Amino acid sequence: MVAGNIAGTKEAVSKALTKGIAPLDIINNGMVAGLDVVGEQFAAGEMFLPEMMLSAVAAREGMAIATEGIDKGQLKPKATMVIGTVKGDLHDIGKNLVALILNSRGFDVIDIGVDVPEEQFVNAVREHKPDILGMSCLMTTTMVGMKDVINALIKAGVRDKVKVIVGGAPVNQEFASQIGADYYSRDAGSTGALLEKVVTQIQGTR
Ligand code: B1M
Repeated sequence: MVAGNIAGTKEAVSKALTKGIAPLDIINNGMVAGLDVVGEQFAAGEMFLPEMMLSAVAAREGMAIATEGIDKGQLKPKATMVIGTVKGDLHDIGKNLVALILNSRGFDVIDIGVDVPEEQFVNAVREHKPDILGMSCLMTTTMVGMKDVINALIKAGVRDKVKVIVGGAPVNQEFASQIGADYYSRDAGSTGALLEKVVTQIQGTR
């Protein structure tokens, strides 16, 4: 899976199931652990975008096979996340990659698309009641849209209902803190690892 071998990943998952390894063990100790390696290699510049996308597709396909046999009770998503690219911004490759990686880690990801105005983010929070709201942007000219969304969440009285994570090439930790986001993540691999920890914290406070 780390090598982006889709057929090999599917075969390995099928073999593991045949050997009686529990689906959730395959997912959590095999695929999610593998995605951590992918994230580390990508962050270190040892793996490039097309390879990371292939690994993510391999993970998703492998997980589809692993989850076929899971009892529905165990299929409850780890957490729900709404994700979108802010208004005025049509870039979606990075957002899609983040969504794919989180989905393959067992998150229920609701993608509300690109060029999303603040009221649509607020409506999505009201409708889907996600644990996490993710915003992506690729341009210095559209970054301000992230602050507008946070202001709109405050105005609508729902800011404390979600954890807000922001990302995208022009965004950094300093900007995230300035606009009142809870988290910033630099790339898709580390977003997965970060949100696993966030979910554990959220569940610990419930
Ligand atoms: Co445009 N574009 N683009 N573009 N584009 C950039 C962003 C730009 C930096 C190019 C440049 O000038 N060097 C520049 C922005 C400059 C600025 O900041 N002001 C730019 C511009 C100017 C424009 C247009 C205005 C060009 C024009 O029309 N004159 C126009 C704007 C359209 C609009 O949005 N309104 C435009 C259009 C386009 C295309 C449509 C042609 C295409 C987008 C296709 C698509 O997305 N469907 C495009 C592309 C491809 C790029 C570049 C070349 C590549 C972006 C990309 O996909 N990177 C880009 C230059 C560059 O970045 N090298 C550029 C790969 C992607 C995987 O990375 O999105 O950073 P990224 O995502 C990463 C992380 O950032 C992070 O994880 C991802 C994976 O690791 N991440 C998150 C992202 N979101 C996250 C959310 C999280 C967490 C992590 O939590 C929620």
